[in-house]
Amino acid sequence: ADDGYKLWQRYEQVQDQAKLQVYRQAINELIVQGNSPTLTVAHQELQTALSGLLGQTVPSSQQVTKQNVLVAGTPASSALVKNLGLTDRLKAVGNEGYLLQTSTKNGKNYTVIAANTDIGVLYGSYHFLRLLQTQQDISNLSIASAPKIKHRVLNHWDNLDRTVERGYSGFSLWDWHRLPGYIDQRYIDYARANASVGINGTVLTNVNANALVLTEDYLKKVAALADAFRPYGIKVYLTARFSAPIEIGGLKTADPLDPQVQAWWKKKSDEIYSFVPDFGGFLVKANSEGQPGPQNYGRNHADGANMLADAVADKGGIVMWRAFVYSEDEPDDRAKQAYNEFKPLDGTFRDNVLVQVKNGAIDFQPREPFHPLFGAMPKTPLMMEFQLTQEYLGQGTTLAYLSPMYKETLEADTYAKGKGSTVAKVVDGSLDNHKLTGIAGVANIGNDRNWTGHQFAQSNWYTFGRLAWDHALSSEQVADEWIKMTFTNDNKFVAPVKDMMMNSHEAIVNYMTPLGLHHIMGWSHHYGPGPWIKDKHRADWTSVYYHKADEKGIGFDRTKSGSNAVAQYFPPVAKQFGNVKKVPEKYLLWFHHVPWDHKVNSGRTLWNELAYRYSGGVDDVRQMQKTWDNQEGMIDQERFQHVKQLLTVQEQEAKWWRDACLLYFQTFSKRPIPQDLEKPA
Ligand code: GCW
Repeated sequence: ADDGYKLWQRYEQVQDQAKLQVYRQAINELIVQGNSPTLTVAHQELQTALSGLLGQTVPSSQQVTKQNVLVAGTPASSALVKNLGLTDRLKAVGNEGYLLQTSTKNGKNYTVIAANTDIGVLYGSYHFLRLLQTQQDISNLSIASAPKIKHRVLNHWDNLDRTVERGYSGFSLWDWHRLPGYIDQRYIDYARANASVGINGTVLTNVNANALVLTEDYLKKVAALADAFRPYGIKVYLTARFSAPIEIGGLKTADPLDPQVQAWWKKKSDEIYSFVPDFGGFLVKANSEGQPGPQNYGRNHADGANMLADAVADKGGIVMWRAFVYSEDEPDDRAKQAYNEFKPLDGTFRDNVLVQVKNGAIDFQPREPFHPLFGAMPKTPLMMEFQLTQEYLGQGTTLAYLSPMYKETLEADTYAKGKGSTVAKVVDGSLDNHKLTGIAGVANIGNDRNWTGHQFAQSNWYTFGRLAWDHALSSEQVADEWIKMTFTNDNKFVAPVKDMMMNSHEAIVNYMTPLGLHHIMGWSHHYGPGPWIKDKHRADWTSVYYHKADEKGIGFDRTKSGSNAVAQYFPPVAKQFGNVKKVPEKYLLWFHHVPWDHKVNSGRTLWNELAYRYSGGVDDVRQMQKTWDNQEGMIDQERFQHVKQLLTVQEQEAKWWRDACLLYFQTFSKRPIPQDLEKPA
């Protein structure tokens, strides 16, 4: 069955006959010297992939016996690599980087995958395979690549009972019941997929944490997963429930300044390292949405983070402390809370702490302006947290290619150190000279046969890894690669499907939350429209709090006349966002309460523009359906039908959003829906 299990690693025979011949000629023999676990998997991957892609076995050898040789290795493991004169260039690619180089020596032609470390060789092997999978020219290679960000980590919101918080692709991959004795092939394939895009860490458990995972029985299971992932360069991390010393340690308190509590965490950490010698460290959600934390004891986030950081420091562990907090008391503007709590703590965190910040200040909305903390804590490494799982983006039925959304945040300019201080430079450490850097993606992976539920959701897993490695890649390029590897290189398919993907996020924004609207989804589950939601026990869990529609207009005033959240941005940004004439229109209602008759860029009134956006979003989904229908026969029926059916569902959902929102907002605007638009049902 062609159910998408193989992701972008299908390794089918190269379709273009001319290219196939060239590749066959260029690779007569494969030489991988060295047999560490990582080199062994690199070797296996190259063998399997090459025989698939070339449609013939490429013999492996330890010495050069053929004319055109593919060599993979490090100077330490391979005399061949050592003698190819790459030493200087290798210096520049560091611990995880690699070179892909063609060269000629003693009359033989070499294609070389060279790195300083075994994991670099594996990453380079995947890059080389990607060149073949996407039918690139390999005759004259001189590629050097190294990751821009050090920790590239998936966050699984997986519970120990295998439910997944905000998961839309089945249950958790981690089969705790059968671990540690049984290693499911899926763990290996998961690791292969991650390594192929450079993901080097995984947090196994939900940030709404269960302390049980820190007990011995579970640690044995964690160790088995870590062992399975290790050859692929993937470190395992766990979420630390702050109250664990009480719940599983029998202590009376979890106060981070209590010496007994500190000693408990140190001992616990040492125990974890006895099972997992290269354990990565902890991810913590504290004093947020009911989770316990240092504030329960009158301490602050730094006190909590530093205690855990001290417990893992001697083993090289890190702590990723989340900034997704909002106060227990009803805030005047939830968007301001994280900044208010964290900015004053800049400079007080240990060296091995990263503060993990969501891309925007509310919560993974279809579109958010960048989080004002980026740039505001120069002494603290800030880790980006993106969400791959589509909690607020239509969940399991919606085709959403999220690279444009991620890039929008990464490329946003914070002006922290003048023009050009992009969020990407904060995150990759170049703005403030941080060596410790990280990026996290809340995983969209479960035990569905195709891993992510929606076939196209695979592209977000792929994209996350690619951008974590190199955030300068364009969304078009990443989509192009993914489509070619996942479906076909035929441009009759690639070009229209790429367009469809590139427009998909904007379409969703338009039919859900155009012009800066946000958090108007269904109560609690966040699926479908719910702009009418009010009277919940917290105002900031209702929709009316966010859109503030009334007779006069709509939108959240975050300027001086309102919550003044704009003041959290650096002055050039604050000025722009705070000015109703200058704010990018996509953020208009995020920052301003705007009269219904206000003229927007198109020359329409705000009300009419809203109507056009909502309708345009629906039209875009219909266009996606047409594009997809035209592809019938270009790929296998199974995946074709899967996507087709889901697009039918998405079209209904888009209409549902349009109609619900327009009819609801119309009760305030009291204006007609423009004549030329389809009537709400
Ligand atoms: O996005 C929201 C979700 C919660 C989640 C929380 C968080 C894990 O609705 O389900 O909890 O954010 O990021 O901590």
